[in-house]
Amino acid sequence: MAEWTEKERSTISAVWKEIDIDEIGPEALARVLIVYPWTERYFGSFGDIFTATAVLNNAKVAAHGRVVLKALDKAVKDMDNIKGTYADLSRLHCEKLNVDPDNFRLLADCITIAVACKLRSTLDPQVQATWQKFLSVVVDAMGSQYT
Ligand code: HNI
Repeated sequence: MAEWTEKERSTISAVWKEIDIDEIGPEALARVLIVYPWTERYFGSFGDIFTATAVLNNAKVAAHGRVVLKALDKAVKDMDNIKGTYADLSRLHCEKLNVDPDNFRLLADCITIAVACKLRSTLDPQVQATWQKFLSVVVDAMGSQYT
């Protein structure tokens, strides 16, 4: 289980406070679909996501991006129990959705990029390191029920 210093906890809260879920969620998921086009295969019910323009204009992508980012809120609020928080979601992604867990890291990176574009100099290297440590713990938790 990850250990967090008080400084790391306050850094994560501060970054999270700056994040608009409705903006970063859609942007991050759209980036995943555009930069790593093989991820389209998981979203067969989302209609046209076959070009960058289609992805960026797809309401289902935007809505789902918000859902994913909202799920991150739980981790921010309970940083000592991230694995427990995501146990059911991990099982769902493994058993029902059959999502290759490598994709969790790709999404985490796209979230960081979307956050960096928004926060600019606030996300200095130290803050970025702490933020990525946090997302890494989320990624591990999302992969924890894969057998
Ligand atoms: Ni993910 C559904 C959270 C990564 C593909 N996903 C969800 C739901 C949440 C969620 C919450 C809704 C569950 C429900 O309805 O009960 N997903 C997360 C989180 C991460 C993540 C927290 C990583 C940090 N999901 C990914 C990745 C992919 C992915 C990387 C594929 C590339 N997720 C899906 C798919 C669904 C889904 C597909 C079902 C969508 C639908 O509406 O049919």
